[in-house]
Amino acid sequence: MPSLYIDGKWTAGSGGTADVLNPFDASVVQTVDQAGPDDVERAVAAARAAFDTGPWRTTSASERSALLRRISELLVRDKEEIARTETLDTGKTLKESRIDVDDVTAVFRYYADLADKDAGRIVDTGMDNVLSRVVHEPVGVCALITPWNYPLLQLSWKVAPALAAGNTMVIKPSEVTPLTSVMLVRLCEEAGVPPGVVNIVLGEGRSVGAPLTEHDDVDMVSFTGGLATGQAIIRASAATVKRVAVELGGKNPNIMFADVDLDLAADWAMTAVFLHSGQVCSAGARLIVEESMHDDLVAEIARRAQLIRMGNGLDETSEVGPLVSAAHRAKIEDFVASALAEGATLVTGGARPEGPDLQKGWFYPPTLLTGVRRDMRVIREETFGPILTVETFRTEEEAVALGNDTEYGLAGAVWTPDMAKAHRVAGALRHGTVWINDYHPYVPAAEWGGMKRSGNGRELGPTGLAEYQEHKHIWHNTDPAPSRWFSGDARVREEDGP
Ligand code: TXE
Repeated sequence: MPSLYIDGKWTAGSGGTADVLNPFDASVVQTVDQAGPDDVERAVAAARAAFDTGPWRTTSASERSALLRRISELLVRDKEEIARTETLDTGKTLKESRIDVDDVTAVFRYYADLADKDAGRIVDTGMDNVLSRVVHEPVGVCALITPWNYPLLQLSWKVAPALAAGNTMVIKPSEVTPLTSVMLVRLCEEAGVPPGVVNIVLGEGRSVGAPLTEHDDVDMVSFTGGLATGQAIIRASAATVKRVAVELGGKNPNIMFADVDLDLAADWAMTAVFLHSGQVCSAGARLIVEESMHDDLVAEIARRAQLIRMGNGLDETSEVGPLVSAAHRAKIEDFVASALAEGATLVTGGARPEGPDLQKGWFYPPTLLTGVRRDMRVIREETFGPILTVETFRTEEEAVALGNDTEYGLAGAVWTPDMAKAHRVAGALRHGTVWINDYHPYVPAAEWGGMKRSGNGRELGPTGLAEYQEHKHIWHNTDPAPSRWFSGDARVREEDGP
């Protein structure tokens, strides 16, 4: 079965093929087609035509809502197959993949609910003879470019609101993990999305993603990925003044006050960062702990981190899988090496694991570093791996200052039973999401996105729909009269006589 979907047809494309590898053992999961430059052109042309002249734009919001609901039902039907594929593709555990599919289903349901209730608004001008309306229209052709850590989930945050708003789109998933994105497009087709509305092209960022970001006929780019790529995309889109929404990861503080129970603190310090081996944009990679609690907490985390069961994501007893690729593991190893060279102390982890099952794949153990300084690369840059660094503070002000001492601003957490303190700190943190006494949860109805270099725009919630809309103002004067702005008008009338 060909892997590209352009103008309602599955096609092999002209870019050859690529192997998709299983991070657990480097075996080939599937060989997929790659798009050539002509395929990218055809996909954009199909999306353009479907937007400009196709029937899609004239569908009612309730029709689009019904379509999104059908997609959510198909996701429920195929949950197990999709989850298994996500695990084979990313290495994450089946438990996580199943949660991902449930979350994706919830996102489609949420936008199905929102689509037909989003009716623009009437503006009160204070004038009886004016009807002023703000109407919501789709932006047009959207390029949706996604990363490898939550391939299906990240895509759903874009596809569901883009469809709800009436846009057409070209999807470009990560070349490392394209499989579930292709599956989602199949479900869109089965649900009855008209030809040309949803297209998917596979391939490398440079050859397939970049042309989309420069294309005259693409109106918007929504991108989730690394900072450098996001910066390149913003630059590339400048010539055509596209709308660009980017989510570029984070360097997220997890702030623990000493009044937190030690068991709770250790448990959540680990869940915050080691879930999915830290390959999470909101991972709590910087543990910022009150000084008096530091030693006990570090000892407890070190004890527990060594017990985390690494293994095949398909094995239900595995707690974490491998990293996504050999290149990504090399990057993580480099981060640890540079931290040690700069004077950090390795408490646990820091070397590839032993054990026959963990040799073929790209495993790296939960790693704990103390004695870190704010100028170290491991503190300043997003590592996106199973590395937890520990910094200390003495006062609430110091905790906030540390938490905000980053170029990023995606997410963070504060832990304390003192509610007044918790809300003061949450209010002072410059991050797009702040959890109090929790880490990771999100709901489709609440916005997600970053401040500072973590990005612009928001996904999810009503704002996540607004990203894919033009808000057009229609002013209707129901009783027009001459304006008499120019005095000449009156003179002409006098000269013309009655
Ligand atoms: O991402 P890239 P990479 C961070 C994380 C990670 C780093 C690099 O720190 O270590 O980014 O990961 C496509 N024009 N995040 O290199 O390159 C690419 O094909 C258009 C955080 O894998 O940003 C893929 O589909 N598209 C993040 C997508 O961009 C281009 C999640 C992301 O790849 C392109 C993932 C170009 N010039 C990594 N170059 C998060 N925010 O959650 C690449 N792509």
